[in-house]
Amino acid sequence: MSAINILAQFVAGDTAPKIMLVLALLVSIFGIGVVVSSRRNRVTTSPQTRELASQTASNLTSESIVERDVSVRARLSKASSAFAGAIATALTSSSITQQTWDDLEEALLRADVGVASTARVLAPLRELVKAKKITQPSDLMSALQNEMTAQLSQNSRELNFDSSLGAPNIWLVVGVNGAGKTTTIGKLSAQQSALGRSVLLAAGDTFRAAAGEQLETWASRSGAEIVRGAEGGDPSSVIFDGVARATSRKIDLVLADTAGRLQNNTNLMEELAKVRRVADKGSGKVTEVLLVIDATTGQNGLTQAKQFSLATQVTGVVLTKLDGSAKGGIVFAIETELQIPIKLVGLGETIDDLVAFDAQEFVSALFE
Ligand SMILES: Nc1nc2c(ncn2[C@@H]2O[C@H](COP(=O)(O)OP(=O)(O)OP(=O)(O)O)[C@@H](O)[C@H]2O)c(=O)[nH]1
Ligand SMILES: [Mg+2]
Repeated sequence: MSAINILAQFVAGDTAPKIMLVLALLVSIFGIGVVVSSRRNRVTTSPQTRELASQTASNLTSESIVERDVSVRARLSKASSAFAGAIATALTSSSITQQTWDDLEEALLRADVGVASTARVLAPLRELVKAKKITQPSDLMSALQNEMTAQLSQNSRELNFDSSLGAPNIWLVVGVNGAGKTTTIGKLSAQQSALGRSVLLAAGDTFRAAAGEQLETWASRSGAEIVRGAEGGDPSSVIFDGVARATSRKIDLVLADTAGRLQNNTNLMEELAKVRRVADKGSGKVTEVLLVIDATTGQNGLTQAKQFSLATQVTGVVLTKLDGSAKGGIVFAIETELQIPIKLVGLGETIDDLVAFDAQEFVSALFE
């Protein structure tokens, strides 16, 4: 009753200024609401990013190693079923004949092992058969598996990080366009942060419009800093600036992204050679040059490896998209012909889909 009275008196008076007063009150209440809710959103963004970084760290603990083995095998299934199927067919006969060798050779070539590497893998087996140390096709299978493992195990696969440097380590990431360089940097950044290293990403791919934004997304996902340059700017100077920033902030590791035009573009090779020289001239030191190769490109990867290696002195290969390829044999061609170790393998598009290359695990997965 009294509320109705108040309302009646309010309406009976001079209404216009009062309506204005009510409207002003409503606008202020709405405004305060918007500010409070946007603050809440801002506060929740940063712990989410931190949680992602810590999830990545926990993905790398020993508890997940068994799961990792299972998942590596599962994701290599395309490569392994093609290879294992061809080898099994080659070895179905009751004795070892010329046909057996022809079939084995074909299976290895189809899996992209390459002509020279295939000959190198089969030569010791031919000796064993000649000396009658192997007489059954089934024994040839395990001898082949052992030989392939042995030929891969000669290189160190450690990522070079010099903690006594007192300056940032620089890892240059090179490769043709679309190979997976930027994605690999994002994954590597998360892994290295999880190891307790501070990371800065240098956006040396200034050719492609979206490259900087793509790297920026990976920087926030992995909790790394980023230095970007102007689009079309000098890639070497972006990387130089990145190293300078990392030095002044005592950041341990600079991951430098680069552009990936076609490998037969001489200018790209000149550009990369310059990037490498300039990166080494600053306050940091290039301790790793990772060449990213898309496994689905097959033998072409070998040509790429030769050219990039000449320009930048590649120290390790990251073989990406092995989850979608039946061509795992390129691993042998690269390692045995070029003596460049495969250090990491990409098995998918998400942040934890990068694993250390394990020769034994890889070969046994191929034969399953
Ligand atoms: N399935 C699968 N996809 C991958 C892998 N690594 C990268 N990719 C995908 O490959 C595509 C190209 O990856 P990027 O990282 O942009 O390649 P890039 O070498 O930086 O390419 P440019 O910047 O154009 O030179 C993206 O769609 C990635 O998600 C992998 O290991 N497996
Ligand atoms: Mg890129």
